[in-house]
Amino acid sequence: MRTITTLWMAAMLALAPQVAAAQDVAAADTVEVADASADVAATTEAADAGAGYTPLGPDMIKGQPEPGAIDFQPQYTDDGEFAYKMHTYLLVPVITVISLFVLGLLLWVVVRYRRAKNPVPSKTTHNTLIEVVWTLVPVLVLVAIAIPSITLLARQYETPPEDAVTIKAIGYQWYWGYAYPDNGGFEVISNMMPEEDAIAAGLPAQLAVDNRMVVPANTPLRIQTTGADVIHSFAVPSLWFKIDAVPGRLNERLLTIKEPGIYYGQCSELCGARHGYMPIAVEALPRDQWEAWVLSKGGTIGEEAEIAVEDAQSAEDAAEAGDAEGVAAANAAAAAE
Ligand SMILES: [Cu+2]
Repeated sequence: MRTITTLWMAAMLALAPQVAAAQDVAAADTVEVADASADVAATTEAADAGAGYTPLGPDMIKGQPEPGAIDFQPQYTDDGEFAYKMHTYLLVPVITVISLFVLGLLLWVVVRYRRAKNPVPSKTTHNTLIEVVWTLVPVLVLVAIAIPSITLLARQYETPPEDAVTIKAIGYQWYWGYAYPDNGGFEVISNMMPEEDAIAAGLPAQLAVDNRMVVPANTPLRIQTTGADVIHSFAVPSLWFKIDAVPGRLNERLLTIKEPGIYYGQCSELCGARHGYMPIAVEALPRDQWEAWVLSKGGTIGEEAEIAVEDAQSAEDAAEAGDAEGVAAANAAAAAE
């Protein structure tokens, strides 16, 4: 298993520029090039297994920073869209109105009540109506913000459904590993692509990686994060997703990507010398193409995984039944005394 993965990665490294540059390269070509670049028999096997999967090309990049942009990146999850609307239609208008109102008040006071114009200051101290207003209005504004804000917070903590696909993002100094425990437990190691290679392939330099985190689109994903050495943080802005990867701890969050595409992110916790060089590239594919990719990695789909779960469950049931018997026997013994 490990050997196949290694050979596959070697073949991918050798092929990366060609595959990335011409995404609809025929499967036959791929096999041919693989034969030429490595004379190990297993390489052909690996290339054959990968025939169902072609990495998405630069035209499918949906989440990445744009030069000179000041807004959020376009959002490709429900939570992201919710948050973006809250930002655009609630927070920005409220901030703007309050800032302009306070600025206006200040200017009015500065001009109208300056010493030259107003030599004898008024000694008025209380005004019930104004005091009630300036207490109530901010409270109402805060409540109006708190309702969608707490809603968003709660949505971000939603538990993934039982049939969610589990993917474990592991932060290493300084690269990412993506493990697929529901699909045979293989792990993909993802390093930043050298700048020349990325540019040659039409991909963003310092964001493109050799092996992407490939996931099914329109499917609930149970993303788990952990750190192998120090604290990292798995963050992809266009998916409204950021969660720390802490050594000795498993963090978990639900992610559902609405459409196929490539979404870029970066490690967002200062983790050492090459912290800035461990980008994240998420590639969301239609479910069948994702399954082809899993098989190309030597992983498993559906049934086998389900059987494993069933086995574990029946073992649990048996254990519980055993316990029940034990308790019954103890009770009987107690009654006899
Ligand atoms: Cu890091």
